[in-house]
Amino acid sequence: MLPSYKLINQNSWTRRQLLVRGVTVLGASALGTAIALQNNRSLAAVKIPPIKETTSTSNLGFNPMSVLRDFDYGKVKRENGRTIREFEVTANSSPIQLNSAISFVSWSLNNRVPGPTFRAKEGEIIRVIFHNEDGSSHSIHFHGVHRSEMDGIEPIRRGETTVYEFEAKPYGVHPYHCHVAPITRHISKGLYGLLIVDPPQGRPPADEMVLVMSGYDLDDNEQNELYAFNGIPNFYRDNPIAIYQNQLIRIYLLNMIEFDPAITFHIHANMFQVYRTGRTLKPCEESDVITLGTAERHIIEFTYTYPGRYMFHPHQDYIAENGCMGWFEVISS
Ligand SMILES: [Cu+2]
Repeated sequence: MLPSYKLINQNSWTRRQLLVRGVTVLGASALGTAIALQNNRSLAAVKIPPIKETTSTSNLGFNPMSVLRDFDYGKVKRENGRTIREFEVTANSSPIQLNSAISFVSWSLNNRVPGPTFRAKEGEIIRVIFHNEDGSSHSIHFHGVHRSEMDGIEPIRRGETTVYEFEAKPYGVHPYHCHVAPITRHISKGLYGLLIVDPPQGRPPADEMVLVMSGYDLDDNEQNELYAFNGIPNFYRDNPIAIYQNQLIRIYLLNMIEFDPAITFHIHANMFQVYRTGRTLKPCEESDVITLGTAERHIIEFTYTYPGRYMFHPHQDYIAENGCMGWFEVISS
C-alpha cells in the first residue's frame, strides 16, 4: 500500500499506471490531491480487480479498459499563489477499429475517443494547451463557468496552438467538445470528453470510472449506425468490467450521442444514487434508469451485493443492440 504522504505527489500518476505497478489504488477522490489529508479523513483503500481482456486492443487504436479508470490530473505548478493544472492536448485524425469489419477515421484528442478525462479541484486554475495537428480546424469548448474569450468556439487551424485557461468551477461533471461547424460531425467523429471538478472536501473513496456514450454516423445520413461506451462498440460486452462485491462504484456518466435527442442509462439487478450534473454532495434520487439528453451528465453510485454478471445499457434497445452495451462482472470480495 502507498504511504499516505505519496498522495501529494501523485498528480502525474494515472490510476492505470498505479495498477501496472501492482500498487493498491487509493480512492480517486483522494488521488492527486491532499484534500482528504487536510481534512484528516480516514483513507479507506479501494481495491481494483485485475484487468482481463479477451479482445485484442492492438488494432483498436487505444484501449477502452484504460480509458475507463484513467484520470488526467495534469502537470501541477504554483503561480502567484494559485495551483495551476496544465494539460497538453493534441487533435489529430486516427483510425479506430469499430468492429471486425469497420475501420473508421476518427478525430481524436491524444489519440483516444473520448479524449482525456481532465480532473482538478474546484478553485484551481486549468490551463489546456491545445495543438491542432489535424487537417481540419477544431477547438475545445468546455462547459462550466468562464470568460467569453475562453469559451472555445473560435476555430483553431491546422498546425496552430492555443491556450484555454480558466478557474475550475463549479464542482461537478462538465463535458468538453469541439465547437467547429458542423458540430454534429466534429462531435460524432470523436472530439469530446469529460472535465471532472472535484468538490473542495472530495467525495468518499470508491472504485471510480468514466462511461461516455457516443454514436457513429458512418454514412453521413444524420443517423447513427453504431453506438459505444468509451469509443469502441461492444467493448465492455466482450470484455466485462470487473468490480468487487460490496464496494462503492462511482460512475461519471456522459451522453455525447448526436442525432438521438435523448437516451437512458440502466443497470441490471440494482438501484443507483444520482448526483445530477455532479453538482451535489448528497444524492438527488434513486433509480435504475436515468434519462440524459445530449451533453447531459451525472454521477451515479451503486454497490453490488451478489456476485455475478450484470448488464448495463441504454433502455433504447436498438442503441444497446448496436454497440452501447456492457457487463459488470461482480467478483466476491
Ligand atoms: Cu472539430
